[in-house]
Amino acid sequence: MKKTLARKILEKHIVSGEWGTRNEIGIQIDQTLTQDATGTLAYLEFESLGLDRMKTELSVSYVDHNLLQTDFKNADDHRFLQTVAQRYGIYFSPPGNGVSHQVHMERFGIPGKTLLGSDSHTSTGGGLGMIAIGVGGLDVAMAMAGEPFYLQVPKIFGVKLTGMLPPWVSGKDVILEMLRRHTVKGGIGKIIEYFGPGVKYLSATDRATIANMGAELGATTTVFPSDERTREFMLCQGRGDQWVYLEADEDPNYDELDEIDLSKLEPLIACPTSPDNVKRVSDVEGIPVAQVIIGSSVNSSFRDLMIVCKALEGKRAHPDVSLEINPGSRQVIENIIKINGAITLTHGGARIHQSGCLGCIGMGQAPATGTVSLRTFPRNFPGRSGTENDQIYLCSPETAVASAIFGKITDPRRLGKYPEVVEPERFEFNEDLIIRPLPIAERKKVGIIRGPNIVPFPILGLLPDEYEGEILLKVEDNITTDHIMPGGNDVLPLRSNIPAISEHVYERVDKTFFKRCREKGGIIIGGENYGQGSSREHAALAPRYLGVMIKIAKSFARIHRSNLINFGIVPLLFCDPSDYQCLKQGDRLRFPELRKSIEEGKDEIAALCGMREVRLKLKVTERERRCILEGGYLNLVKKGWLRTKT
Ligand code: MIC
Repeated sequence: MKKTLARKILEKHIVSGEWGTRNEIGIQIDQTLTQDATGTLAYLEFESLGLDRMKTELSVSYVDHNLLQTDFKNADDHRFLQTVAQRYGIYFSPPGNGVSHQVHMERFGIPGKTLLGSDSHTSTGGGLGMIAIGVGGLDVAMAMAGEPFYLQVPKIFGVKLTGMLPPWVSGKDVILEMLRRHTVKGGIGKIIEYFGPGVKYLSATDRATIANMGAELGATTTVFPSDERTREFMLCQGRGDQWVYLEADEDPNYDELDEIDLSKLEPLIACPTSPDNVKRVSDVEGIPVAQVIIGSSVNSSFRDLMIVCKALEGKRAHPDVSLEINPGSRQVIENIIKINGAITLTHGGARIHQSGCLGCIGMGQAPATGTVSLRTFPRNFPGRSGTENDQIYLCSPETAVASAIFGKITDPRRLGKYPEVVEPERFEFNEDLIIRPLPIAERKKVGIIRGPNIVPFPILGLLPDEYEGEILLKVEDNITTDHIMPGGNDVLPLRSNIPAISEHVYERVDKTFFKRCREKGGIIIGGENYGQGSSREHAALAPRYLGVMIKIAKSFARIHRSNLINFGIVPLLFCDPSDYQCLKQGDRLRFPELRKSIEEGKDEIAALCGMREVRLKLKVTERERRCILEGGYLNLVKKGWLRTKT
């Protein structure tokens, strides 16, 4: 049987179940990562398991999101995270070191390993041939406790790459082409596996860009082979000894196939307000631009920033443009400084920020009212930048710098000869800036420091026997977790305080939601791909804290669905799609036998809207069913469900 690469890696890690369509498998997780905005909850959850150390080969806690310190909250969270890491034997990457995805790739990623991260863009690791999956913090906490990660065997979507990218076209254009073809729903339930003769022309960081934004396709993850280019990257990182060769068998059986001739691609751009609203740059040229940001979670590597440097040589950003650089890591900026690149950037008018995510999650860098901002980020969901009615475009560093120079959206091919970026043979870096785990004997002495904003995890009750509630909100297709639980400078510092953050649930959609929900709890109705985007479990836990017990949608995005189950919210699907039209906000739904139906393993649940019966589907595994009944995964574990004991 000829196997895909994804299957080979996953099969090596299976600890329960077996490969087969729709089967649930449990896989052993080798590495975990957290970032600060999701990490505080993840570690509170881990602490509540009562273990004294993590069980993975390696776990890393990064601080890269909540970097602005406008009051004590973010700084307190950083100290909490640092002390938790020291207490439990976790590597700690402090603020300023860089974005988890870039730093993990530089220092820790190993082809063929499994990585689970509390950030949807953890999939970046697929650029190094890892199976790297973004999940909610509780799933990461469980993996740190040595529990398998459970997933339904995904379809493997093979994408054959042929040809070579033309000048001024790079990894970002490849993933934008995928989004143009397949939309934000095209990857749901699938792992995207790239293969074919074109792969060798993509550098490891270009592959990382493509893998990162596989999250925007809704994919479980993305994987590339581990080949000579991977080896080159790991050698530059002084980690050549950790490289292994990995590829799929010849002609494996892909569940779905597509092909991209790289030589035919041209510069692409995702227009407001969705990553799949992709057009050719040449078709939208001329739109005036006020802000250009290069870097953050994706396209923040040495090559990405050096292309900007080279294009800026002897030029400057247009006076009407704020050109901003968010380096992916301290290593990236250090190496750019070393070859005098930083002087070209600053001389050309760039504002160099600290390494981190920043504006990508609305932590600063909000654009001016009514202006266009071009970013190399992965997402442009409405309002995510922090400015109402924002007009955010996503593009490659090439298109970004060309547009910054001309002050309007510009096809980078107008810049003339495509500069060559030569990567150093060995990147400069200071290994000591990532704080290593303490020796076991010293860990117990570490006191965990908790600021006043770090509040205990809420207690969630069991699923009731019957339930009656009002439909508090009905939303359309592709609702993102940014709609449900906004990011931004004012809300993000509340990530370790569920009561406080819950006041912001759905505030961008309906300002009355919090008050109505707190008074009476209720039900939310969604369309297709409900909860797409981030891994933030706050988008499940905060509504649950306010009393949301049931969400009904046409379909759910993968991570959000798991987060709902992890916190005991019942994710129901319409049996008859026309019921979505019939039900409206304010209707009351009664579930007379809610608990009993779930206990009995039924996959159809009946609800009554007045006299009318609405039939709903519950598609869950046995483990998920038990999570829902117990009021969430933590409650289940407290009942002794943990597979691995201390
Ligand atoms: C994102 O890009 O949406 C984020 C911010 O990195 C999130 C994590 C979060 O909300 O903290 C993600 O991708 O999971």
